[in-house]
Amino acid sequence: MSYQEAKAKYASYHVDADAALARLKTIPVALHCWQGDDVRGFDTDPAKPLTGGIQTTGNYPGRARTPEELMADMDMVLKLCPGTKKLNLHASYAIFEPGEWADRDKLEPKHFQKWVDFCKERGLGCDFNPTFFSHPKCDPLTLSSPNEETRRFWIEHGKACIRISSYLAEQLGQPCVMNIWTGDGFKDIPGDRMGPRARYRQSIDEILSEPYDFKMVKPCVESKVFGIGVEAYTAGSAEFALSYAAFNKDKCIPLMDNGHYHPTEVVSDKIPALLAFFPEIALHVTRPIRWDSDHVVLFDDETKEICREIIRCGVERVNIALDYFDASINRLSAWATGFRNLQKSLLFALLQPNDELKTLQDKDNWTKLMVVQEELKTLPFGEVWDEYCRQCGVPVDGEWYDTVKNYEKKVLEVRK
Ligand code: RNT
Ligand code: ZN
Repeated sequence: MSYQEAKAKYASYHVDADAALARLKTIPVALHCWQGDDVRGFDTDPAKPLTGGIQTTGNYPGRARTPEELMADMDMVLKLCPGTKKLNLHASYAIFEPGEWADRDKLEPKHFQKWVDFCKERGLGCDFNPTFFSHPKCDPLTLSSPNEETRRFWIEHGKACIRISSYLAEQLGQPCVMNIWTGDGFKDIPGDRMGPRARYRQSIDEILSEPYDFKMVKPCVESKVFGIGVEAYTAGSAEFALSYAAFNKDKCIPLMDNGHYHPTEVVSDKIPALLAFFPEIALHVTRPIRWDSDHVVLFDDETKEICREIIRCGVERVNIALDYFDASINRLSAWATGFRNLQKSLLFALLQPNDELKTLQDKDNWTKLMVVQEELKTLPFGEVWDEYCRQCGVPVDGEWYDTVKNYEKKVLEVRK
């Protein structure tokens, strides 16, 4: 079947496939740098384990060990990913001159200049994240620590990151979403649940007292249920993060990571719930298996449903980023598979007759709503997807795995 035939099939359901392709090309999606090196970064000893309740598993060969390697790998991935891309950086990916080093409270925009150049050359925007984990100053708490010196250090880190985010936004002429997430919490039953949260709140207040233009720098607060070694209590719980964002609507936005909720909860349903109140929200799209396992994003039901809600509620109100890290398979393939699946899910959502579905619901016609929704699942989606890839100048399905495999042989396997 050709694209023209597929287009006609969609048209019979009153869906304009050309319009869907044109729209999809304009939707920015942030590609996270941390899939390439198992979240290690460049500012601390790479032999030290990850902390903050997160963990990568697997030891597939070829992890990027230097900024040059990570950039080369990302370049390869960018060529495999259609659509409008942004880079998503963590502060731990600061790039220092030989002999230079700055601790996280002293990071400056200049430490990200190479990334700015990378983005400029490729026409990318950039999002940013302070790194409140994998560092000797995690005691293990950061922004919620009772130790005032620790807490101050991390507040200064947060403020430095606001300045860096402003620089990224200004240099690249696009807003920078700056996400605050800490793994602060306890392995076992706390004797004081309020103290850490009161300090966390105070710390975010102090970070956000650093001046910034809220149109260009968009600080977010990301919640979580639990992490590895942080099973009993998380300072930045769902209620904490959401309340913080709600009470500080003029300064920050809530961020939902779909790995950070109880297994029967779905972020797809939470999107319109939050957008009933917040002008904007941010997302980390990941794939939890039983828990916050950070598996590669698939073209699965919940990812599709998340994208359907993004499209129906207004994609310009949702800042979309990916967040997963799999060290057990080829990392470039992991990156590209997840990114392409998010694009596929967005396309799938754009190819729905959303106004009609809404009318069927409002008219209480649940019979036809079910029939139409089921039929939409087997329309010739693959043809439209291939056409999108062609228009974006990236390989269609079936034509990129070998490229990654060759790169693995030529580049990754040599990294010993
Ligand atoms: C951890 C959070 C957080 C991190 C990244 C690396 O559970 O999801 O967003 O994954 O900041
Ligand atoms: Zn996340």
